Amino acid sequence: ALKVSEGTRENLWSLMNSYQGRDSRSIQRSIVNHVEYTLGLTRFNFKDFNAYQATSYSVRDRLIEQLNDSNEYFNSQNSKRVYYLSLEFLLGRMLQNSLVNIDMEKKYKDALTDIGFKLEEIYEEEVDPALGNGGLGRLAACFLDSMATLDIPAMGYGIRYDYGIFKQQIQDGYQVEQPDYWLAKGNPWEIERPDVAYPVRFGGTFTKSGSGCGVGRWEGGEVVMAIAYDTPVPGFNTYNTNRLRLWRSRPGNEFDLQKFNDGQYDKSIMERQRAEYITSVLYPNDSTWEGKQLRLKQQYFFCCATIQDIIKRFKLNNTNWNDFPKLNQIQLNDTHPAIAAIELLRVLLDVERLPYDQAWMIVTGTFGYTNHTVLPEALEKWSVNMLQSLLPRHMDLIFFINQIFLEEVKRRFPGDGRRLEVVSMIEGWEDKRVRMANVAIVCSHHVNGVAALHTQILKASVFKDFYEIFPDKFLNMTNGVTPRRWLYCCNPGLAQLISDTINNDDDWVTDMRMVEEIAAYADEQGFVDKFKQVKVDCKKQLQHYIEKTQGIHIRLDAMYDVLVKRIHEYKRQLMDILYIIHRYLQILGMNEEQRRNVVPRVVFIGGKAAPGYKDAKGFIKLINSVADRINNDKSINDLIKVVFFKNYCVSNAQIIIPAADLSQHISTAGTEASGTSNMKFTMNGALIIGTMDGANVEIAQEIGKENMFVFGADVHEVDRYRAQTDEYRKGRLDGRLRNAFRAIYEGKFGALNDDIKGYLNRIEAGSDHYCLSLDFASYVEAQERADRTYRDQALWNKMAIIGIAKSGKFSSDRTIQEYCAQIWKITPKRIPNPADKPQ
Ligand code: GPV
Repeated sequence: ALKVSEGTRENLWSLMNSYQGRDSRSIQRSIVNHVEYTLGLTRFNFKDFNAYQATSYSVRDRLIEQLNDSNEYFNSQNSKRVYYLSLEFLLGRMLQNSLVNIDMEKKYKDALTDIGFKLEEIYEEEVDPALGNGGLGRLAACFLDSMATLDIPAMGYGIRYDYGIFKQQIQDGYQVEQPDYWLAKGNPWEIERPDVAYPVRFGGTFTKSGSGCGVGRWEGGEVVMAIAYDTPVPGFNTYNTNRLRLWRSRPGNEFDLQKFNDGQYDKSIMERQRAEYITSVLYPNDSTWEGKQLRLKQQYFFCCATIQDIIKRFKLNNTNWNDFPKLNQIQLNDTHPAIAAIELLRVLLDVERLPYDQAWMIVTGTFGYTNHTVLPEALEKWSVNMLQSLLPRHMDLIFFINQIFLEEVKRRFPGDGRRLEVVSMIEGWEDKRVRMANVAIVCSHHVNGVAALHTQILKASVFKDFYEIFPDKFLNMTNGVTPRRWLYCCNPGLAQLISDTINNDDDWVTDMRMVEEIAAYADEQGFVDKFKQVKVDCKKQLQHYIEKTQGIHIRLDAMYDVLVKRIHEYKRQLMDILYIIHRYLQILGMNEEQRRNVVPRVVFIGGKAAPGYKDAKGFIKLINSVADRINNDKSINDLIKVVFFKNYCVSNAQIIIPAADLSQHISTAGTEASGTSNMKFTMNGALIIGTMDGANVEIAQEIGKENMFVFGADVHEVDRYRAQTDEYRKGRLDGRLRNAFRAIYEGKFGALNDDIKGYLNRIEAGSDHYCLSLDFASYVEAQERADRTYRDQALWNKMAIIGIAKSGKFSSDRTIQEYCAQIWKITPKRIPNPADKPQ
């Protein structure tokens, strides 16, 4: 690294003309400069989109100052760092969040108004960067925000996909996927770093010398380059700014000279270009594993570059490898990046030439693994053949560490062959596979679940045999969400009300437990009226959005009933739509008098289905068919309106969540690891109708079961029901459910989709893995409770206010503090703000 002398430093400093000014004139000058010099447009004529670009570049300038200062400071202190490795970062739009975090939203708003632009309209110009599927990717984004806010020297590492999660369109009621080429109009938030590039090898051969794991030489194959793209992550109310580093693949520098000499110039160029495909597309599966080779390449590609980058940073200040785990903590967001642990081991052995015992100690002192599901279809099991051909040394090392591990298990549990079978990293005899969860558990010092119930299930069943081997490894880290995006930004009216009510300050934004104070106002008319007004304003915004994007008019004076999340059997969107059918049939049978008592509802169901998930796509079609019929039935006079909420994503989540009255979290008990939107809805004053699953359990503990509509079988009842025969279940099919099926079969909701018909037939025949029939009666009963409560608006609002007040636990700040204290053993490092010093 180039070290400049003090004198040169002074000179360089004066050249940079100080930091960006915070006054209106400086803001305007910087925006207009970017219009002219960065965009190449004239400052006398530019559109809203250009204003968005220039404003973002102007904000980015400030973030870069903070990022560089933070990084310099941490380097100068040889600070311990946390690295969050994830194949997904579902960031959502950046402009508002960045302005809010650096406390300049008002200043930019005024500065822009002055030159003829509305900040709110400029926000709408930004694409929604969607490099994630659902909860797992969004959690990573919330964690970045909290780590920056809490002054933790941390970095996120992932992949810069050219195509994010597909855009969902609906044609004839069916989901149609559109490619999300989010970079089409450029991305002002990223900083391309061609100077930060690492080679990544695939395939080839390896030879080993020495005994034991030996020292490997890995040669040949294909080498591609990883190029860094950095996005600054500012904290709220702190100067600290962290880095999200995403890798893009580019052709390597090794040429196939033979081909060139053979005159196959164009062909060999095209072959080189193939390297770029590695980071082309995000796989659109949520909680389901698909054994595609390209996906494995993505995983190794980003882990290999990341490990090189981390080691390079470590070597800036250190020579003693035993300090590595003390200074570097790497968290694995599920097993998707688990190959990073084997890669670190390989580098320590084959490149750094450390003895095996020392290398292994370093690996297990460095990694932590977070599990996000108990669903067997999500567990990654890469075929040994594929691993062997793509990453021969890694496969060899996995066999080696597995053998050592199994020998130890044999010693500690003599004669327990079953256990060996289960905890082995390798599954099967002919078609051998690597169980990545087992690799991750053995390579990590801690393994955590994401909600209390989920961690319980890990210990008691999914990873029981590991838990008995390593009881101290397992712990719980209940998820959280960032109150910056999910309250302060998306619901400014509610944020203002909270600030006005507690102490005229917004320090609750970094200390969510403070919000508890508003519980004292839940009965105070003045406060309740203001809360009602906030909710109505949010509902108006949603009404406007639905009118604009879907051309549907919805009434304001209805209960807004919302179920938005990825479409999955276990999340039971099917049970919701069957309930809607039941409700519709009920209304059809009512007289005028009875109908006057019905609470009008607008039902929103939204979410994407994985393109290859037939049943989930069938559910979407069914929802749209039911919507079609009900919305066009004049006889029920808008008592129910069904809206399929199209293309559910982070930016429209920020509109629908604040507007919800009732929110549904109705997974079969024991299937949803945590859920995180349940936390967002609660913070925004929606009441939950939900099962005792995932984090719902802890939400109930915090806000009180009486402030939710809890229903359904618990984990044990689910187990018992599943252990029964199909005959048993068939004999107990819920009558109302049967009627709903009949209505569908009779064609009340249009022509029958064969897939759906088969699905419903199987439930009728007693094959009901997700327990729709078991839970239907209590679901209906909970819905009725919700109606009754809604008729008593005073009670409803009181419950909603208590929910907000007691949602403090679910700030991701609390979650990150727990990771810091219990897994990473790291403390905050507050960097000095240069603005605090006289220049
Ligand atoms: I594994 N999750 C996800 O979004 N995608 C995945 O591939 C896997 C898990 C989710 C869980 O389903 C949620 O219950 C959980 O709240 C979320 O991860 C964050 O932990």
